[in-house]
Amino acid sequence: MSKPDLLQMGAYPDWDQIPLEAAFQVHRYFEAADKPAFLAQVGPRIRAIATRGELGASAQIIAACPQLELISVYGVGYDAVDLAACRARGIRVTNTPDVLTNDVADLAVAMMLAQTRGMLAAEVWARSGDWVAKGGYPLQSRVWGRRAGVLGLGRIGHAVAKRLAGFDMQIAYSSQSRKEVPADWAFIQDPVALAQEVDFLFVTLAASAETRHIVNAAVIKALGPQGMLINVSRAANVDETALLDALETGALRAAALDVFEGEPALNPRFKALPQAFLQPHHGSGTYETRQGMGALLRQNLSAHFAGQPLPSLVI
Ligand code: 8YV
Repeated sequence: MSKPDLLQMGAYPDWDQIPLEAAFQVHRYFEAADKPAFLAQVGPRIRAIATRGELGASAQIIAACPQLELISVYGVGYDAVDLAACRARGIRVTNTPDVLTNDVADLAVAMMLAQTRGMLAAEVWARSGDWVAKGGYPLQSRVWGRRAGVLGLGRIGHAVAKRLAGFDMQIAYSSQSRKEVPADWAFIQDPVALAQEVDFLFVTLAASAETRHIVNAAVIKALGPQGMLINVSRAANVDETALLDALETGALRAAALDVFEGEPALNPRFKALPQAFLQPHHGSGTYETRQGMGALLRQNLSAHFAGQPLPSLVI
């Protein structure tokens, strides 16, 4: 039997690439020099798209694949997939939830600690000889006991809050509705009200058109000159210009970001801001999690073509 044709939007590690190519006729969109010509040539045969969270699949790509049945996303976020175009044609979409939750939460908490305790500059201090020449490292602020807000108490938000509780922090959260959580986690639905009540605001909510710039100038102002924003979700959830303005003027103390508008290129304004702790979108970037994500991506593809229920169906 011939293998189904699959359009691949971005690179995967070999441990995924090899089994993917064993099961599918893989067409590597991301390697094509002339993408429109490539799409015009292979599009009519494509039955599945394998993509990554941040790459998704646009309406234009979907339209170029009239036989498309399934889009399998390597990532929990599917905001870059045009869901309306998929719904209109009955195309199924899958993602990779759960397997990455704890690693993303770990990175979020690690960024809070690293930035607040000045660990990057402290490492340089120890290594460079400044410790000998200048003495002890300047004092930093504490984390434990302070107030943390979690904007979006889904899987990742919950895992972040659980970790913060382990640091004896006071937890407040915003969500579409009240969740079954420990009695001392405060529910503050309005993002501005939440930001007003906390020292650290974690952005962990799934991005959509409705959540675009949910962290706007008003939320950042409410977080204030002692506040810190941590974003491990999608850049679009934060008004990046408002964030940069606030960091530059001291209206916000600090930020830690794993996601950026236009990534992997960064707004050059970030370069002059040591109070912004920057990470290259690698919340899910451990061997263990990426292997779990790849396995789930492939399980969704193979279940679809075997006519079996899909392990993690979005629509
Ligand atoms: C990326 C992510 O998919 O899960 C998501 O939504 O953004 C990430 O896990 C990952 O960087 C692989 O491209």
